[in-house]
Amino acid sequence: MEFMKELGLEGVLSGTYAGEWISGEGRDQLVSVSPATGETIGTILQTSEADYERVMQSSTEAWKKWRMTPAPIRGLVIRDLADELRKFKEPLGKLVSLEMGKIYQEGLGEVQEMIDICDFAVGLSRQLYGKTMPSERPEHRIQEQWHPLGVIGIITAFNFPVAVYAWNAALAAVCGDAMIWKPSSKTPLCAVAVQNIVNRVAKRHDCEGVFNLIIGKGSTVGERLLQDKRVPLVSFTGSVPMGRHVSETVGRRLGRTILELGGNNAVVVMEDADIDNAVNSVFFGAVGTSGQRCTSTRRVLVHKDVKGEFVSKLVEKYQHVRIGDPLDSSTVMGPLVDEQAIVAYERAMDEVKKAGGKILYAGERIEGKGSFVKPCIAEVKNDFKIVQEETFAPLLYIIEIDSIDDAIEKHNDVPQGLSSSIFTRNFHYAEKFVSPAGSDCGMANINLGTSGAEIGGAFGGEKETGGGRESGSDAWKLYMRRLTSAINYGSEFVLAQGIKFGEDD
Ligand code: UN1
Repeated sequence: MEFMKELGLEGVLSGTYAGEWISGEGRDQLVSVSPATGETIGTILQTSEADYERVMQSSTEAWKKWRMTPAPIRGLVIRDLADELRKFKEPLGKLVSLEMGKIYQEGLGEVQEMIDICDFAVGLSRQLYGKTMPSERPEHRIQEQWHPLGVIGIITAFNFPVAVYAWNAALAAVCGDAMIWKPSSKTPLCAVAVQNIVNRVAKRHDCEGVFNLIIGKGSTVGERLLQDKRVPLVSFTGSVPMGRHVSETVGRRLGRTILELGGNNAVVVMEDADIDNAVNSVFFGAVGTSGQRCTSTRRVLVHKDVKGEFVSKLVEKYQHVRIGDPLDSSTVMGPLVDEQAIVAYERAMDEVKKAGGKILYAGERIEGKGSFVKPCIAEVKNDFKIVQEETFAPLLYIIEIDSIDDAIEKHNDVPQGLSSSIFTRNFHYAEKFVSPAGSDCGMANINLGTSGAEIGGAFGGEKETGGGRESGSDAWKLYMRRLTSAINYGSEFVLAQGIKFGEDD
């Protein structure tokens, strides 16, 4: 495939970058498989324990120089990276589609999300503002500066194999951090391709050691990263159980984490909603990316007066969903990522039936090459055990509600709290949903779906979603340390709080 060559993906690839690619005998191989065909598309040499140490040391060296590089100059590197990504948008979008299985349009969207966050970070590089405060003491002042943190860890999931890295990397770079990226072992080629693009830019700016890569098992190199006291911050995207482990391990050494864990995102459809808009948004939210976004729509809380119309329009759409090769432009839904994902999907559908759920559109495995399934819609009760869990598959739950209060109560009655939305034209419903007594998620939208956020807002959620924020707004502060300085520009010894100490009055 020509685009693989363009991305520098030929032969057995190194999965370790420490200012240079590290390779050689004696490393375990990792095979990358296309979920659409089951065929091998590449082989990667995994990072060894000794490699990890080398990565850590070279990153630390690079960081010492990087932290003293003026932030606007660091921004120029990210400006170039945005341009480079624009050049590689199509091949990289194709690779995302090939290796992860999302459709090409969504692969392109992911690269665009990388470009957008880079553009955002360039502006940010001149806006890392600290505050000044009036001092209570004469001829004193107080100021705040934001300083780089150090070498940070970025652990990303398979479902957004390139964009989530960029959210972290672009901000971390302008904030003056060096970084070690550990991508999902399900999407190593995407990581190597991105690293190749980053390297072209970093070479031109003589900062190769800032952006580093390790590929290997969570239980080996991943664990090293979590336990490493030299890593002040670990940004982790993945499941709730893994996130709990990350939080405990990093927390035990009093390191910082940014956690972006599972969601159980719901759309509320009120009796006055624009039903067609709601149906289109739920269709994208539930079937897009084959239901494998953290922000995927998992539940629809629909008012009893419009349930019939909503469900029949949605089922109609499901009947025409085009499932197949994610690189074919007519496809709407690609495969699930692997066999394990299908098994989890089948298990969840069984649980729904056992609990007394009503299947409105039957999902099932599609026999043949690749990990394809048909999506599923089921009418359930919000308190079914399976409904309380996140199943990373195109399984959509319909739950009836009879008022805005009923909707909000059921909406919040799950352990997770990432994204949410309401469809209504009623000002009171909409405002109630985004009020302190409304959605308890990190994101609550009005008249648009739960997935597909722009980079400008802070991305993340509450409760078991982990509380982290990434991407836009002031999420950058998490990648820096705050230095508060009180400065005496006079010559008097004056204590705060009016304290007199060893002085005669
Ligand atoms: C994720 O699923 O981990 O809002 C990220 C969205 C995308 C990012 C999702 N911009 O759906």
